[in-house]
Amino acid sequence: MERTWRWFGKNDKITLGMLKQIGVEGIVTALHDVPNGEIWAQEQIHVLRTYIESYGMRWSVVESLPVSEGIKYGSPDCDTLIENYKQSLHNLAAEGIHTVCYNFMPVLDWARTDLSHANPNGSTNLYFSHAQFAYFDICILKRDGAEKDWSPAILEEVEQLKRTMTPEDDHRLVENIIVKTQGFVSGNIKEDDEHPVELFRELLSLYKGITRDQLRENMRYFLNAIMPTCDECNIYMCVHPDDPPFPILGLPRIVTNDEDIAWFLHAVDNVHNGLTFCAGSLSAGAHNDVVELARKYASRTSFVHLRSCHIFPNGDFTEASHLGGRADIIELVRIFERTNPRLPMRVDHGMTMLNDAERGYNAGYSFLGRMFAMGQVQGILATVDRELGIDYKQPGFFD
Ligand code: DNO
Repeated sequence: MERTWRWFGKNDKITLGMLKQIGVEGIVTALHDVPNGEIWAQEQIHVLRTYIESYGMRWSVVESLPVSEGIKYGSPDCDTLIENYKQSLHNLAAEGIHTVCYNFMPVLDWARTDLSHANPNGSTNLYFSHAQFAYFDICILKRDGAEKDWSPAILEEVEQLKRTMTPEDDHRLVENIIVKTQGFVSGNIKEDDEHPVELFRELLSLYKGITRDQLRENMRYFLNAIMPTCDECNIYMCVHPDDPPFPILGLPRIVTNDEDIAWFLHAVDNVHNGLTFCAGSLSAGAHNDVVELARKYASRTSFVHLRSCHIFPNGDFTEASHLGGRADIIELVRIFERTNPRLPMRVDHGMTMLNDAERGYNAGYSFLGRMFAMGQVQGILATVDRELGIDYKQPGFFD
């Protein structure tokens, strides 16, 4: 697979020069300063592409060209938003960029309750606690009917949390769930929004009455509308699975498991309609056999995220080592290398380790932790390539 890295543009504290040193070949990025729904101008794409190329790398994948909420819930200006999207795809293709990652998650992109959960080795990782999330849902968001969505055991834990959570804890939970994980991925809530919870409630209300079937139909509508452009421009669209892969906050989730993936691939059966195989998101669902899914869908995968989760007996999950957890990255590499040794792949989140915490990186996107994971994955790649007889140069000085 092509070794890529998610880079957040020229303001990223991690520079392209640093990435060059650690064997990165391709960059995964976006025009982060263009508001959702607006057209990505070819000139802006060109400037960023040539900057990346000046470091001897290429702009491999767009992550993400965000699908506006209006397209997801079907607002009156949905068709205008889709036209804008198509124009952005044209402009990307004109600059030679042909792989586009997006998601179809309503309101919240990815969700975690703790962004610095202590690991036994002194580093930290991202963590999802059902009880903390339920506490946010019931006591902070105060969503109508929220209690009905949680089991008696979780409700009991929420009662305990009500006794122990301080206003500072509440604030941190809001930051973790709807602010710090969202803004930098071109999400709806930004770091400087003054009333994030109110804003979030308004966004949730847009989905009142939108069922899982309706959301599926809206996804089908979007994909059917853009496929002619993708065919003409040879753009590979690859949807990111829902993270975590189960319903939250009463919102429908439609890319969570085998059946969902089969549904959207068949609903719009076109090679340009594919999957971002995010092993981390998929492995956070106990219902998913990640290796089985990879075997089944490798041929419709255009982009791979390598990450692995550990699920605790109560269903909480944390992000495991790239050599451990449920995802079995070694076997995944075998599957994807056999399918297409040039498939773009990035290590997804990494531990926050050594001096990462002082550097203020985006949640999950540490430098040393991700570099450590990238080193592990490069070792797996080198081994698997030798196993499979793939003649593929590994990075180094004298290769
Ligand atoms: C989180 C990321 C997601 C992903 C989007 C794709 O770390 O994997 O934010 O980029 O869901 O649209």
